[in-house]
Amino acid sequence: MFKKDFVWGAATSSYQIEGAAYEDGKGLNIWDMFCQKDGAIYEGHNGDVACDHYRRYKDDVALMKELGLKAYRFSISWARIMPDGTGEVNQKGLEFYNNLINELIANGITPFITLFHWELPLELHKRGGWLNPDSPDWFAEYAKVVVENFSDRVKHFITFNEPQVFIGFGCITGTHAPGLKMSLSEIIPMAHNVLIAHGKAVKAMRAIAGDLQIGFAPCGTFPYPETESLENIAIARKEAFTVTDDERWFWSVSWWSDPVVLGKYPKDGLQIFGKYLPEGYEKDLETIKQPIDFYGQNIYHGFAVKADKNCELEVIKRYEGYPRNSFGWAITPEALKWGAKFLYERYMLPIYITENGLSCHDVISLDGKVHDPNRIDFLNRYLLCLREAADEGADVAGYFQWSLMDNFEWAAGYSERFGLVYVNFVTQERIIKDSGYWYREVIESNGENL
Ligand code: IFM
Repeated sequence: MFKKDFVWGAATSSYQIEGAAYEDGKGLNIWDMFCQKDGAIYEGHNGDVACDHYRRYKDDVALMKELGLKAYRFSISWARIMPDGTGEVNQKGLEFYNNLINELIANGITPFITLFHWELPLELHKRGGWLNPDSPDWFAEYAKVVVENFSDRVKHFITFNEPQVFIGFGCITGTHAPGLKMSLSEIIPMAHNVLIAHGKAVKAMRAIAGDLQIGFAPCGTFPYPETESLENIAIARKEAFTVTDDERWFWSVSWWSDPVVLGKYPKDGLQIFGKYLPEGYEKDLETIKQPIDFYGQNIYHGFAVKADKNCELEVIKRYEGYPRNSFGWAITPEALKWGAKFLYERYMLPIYITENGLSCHDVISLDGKVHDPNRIDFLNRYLLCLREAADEGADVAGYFQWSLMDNFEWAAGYSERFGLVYVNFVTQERIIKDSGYWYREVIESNGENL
């Protein structure tokens, strides 16, 4: 069973929904620029207008209310409230978020704020971005402004969303902003700065408000046991926290989360990447390991493993025609169960699934509705698995479906739809999909109807 006070929510991020990219004093960020690069984004799409949420936030909160959401996770556009990333604060930017927060609270919806969902202010990028040793202080300054302005009403904060992705895709493969391909000798110190930034921000936030609930939201692809034998479970657990010596390393959970929660880098990771860490990195671990109140994890998929006859890892090959979302990601509900269990065992913090959902190529049917049985089936299967994790002792505190509404899916532009609410990007009309109505019933019954 889910706990009585289980947090049922949905999530979005600023660049993906707000639009108003050049308005009311907002500064530019790396995504504003990256989208202008030829061939970077599917059919040249960009987030200039996106879901026009900046203007339509009241209607969107009304939709959240109709969906029965208990909580809404959104991110702040750093450059909207601090156009240069540091220094001057843009009052119009603060006003937008103040209005949004007030509207949420007036409708009984708890706000969860993510500080950084990939939109580094362009001015900070010009100063070297996360490679600059001052970047943790920039981030702490920004966190301070956010908490000074909103913590009278908002108590839940998440520092970073998916550092794996904004470093991995942004600076290793170059498929996301800022579109760089850097070497490990730059990437590892950069990732280290992001972790210090997390720690410094948590400290700065706590110095202002003593009653905050602060977390971290990395992502992970979770191995799960093919069958639940003790050997298979042990192999899956080990693999979940192994740092690999290949291009998959940046998806690692432990490289990013062990320093934050346990105050150390994982041993296997250190053997491979330790030589790239800055000299004296050990002393930063004290800053990085700030007490946090919950552990957020974005989980979309995983892979089945088993122990072979020597008790070594065997990854089960996917069968032909296995279920996939429209992106091609495998549909593997067990990843949610075992992800939540393994994370709780290792980090001993309440677990929030901070993102999970299905992209489909949804259409409006002749009856004017959006029928998305695949998404309902996906969510049903994943939530059943999450409930099993809770039944088996993991402290599962909440679940945020990705995403409240269809939005700008980064390099895939508007071609992938994850929403509970369909958005017509030409007219900005919104239609609650069948899955949205279904999710409302899940929330109403606290997951008993699954
Ligand atoms: O849309 C993204 C989100 O911004 C970060 N996590 C994964 C989602 C789906 O790709």
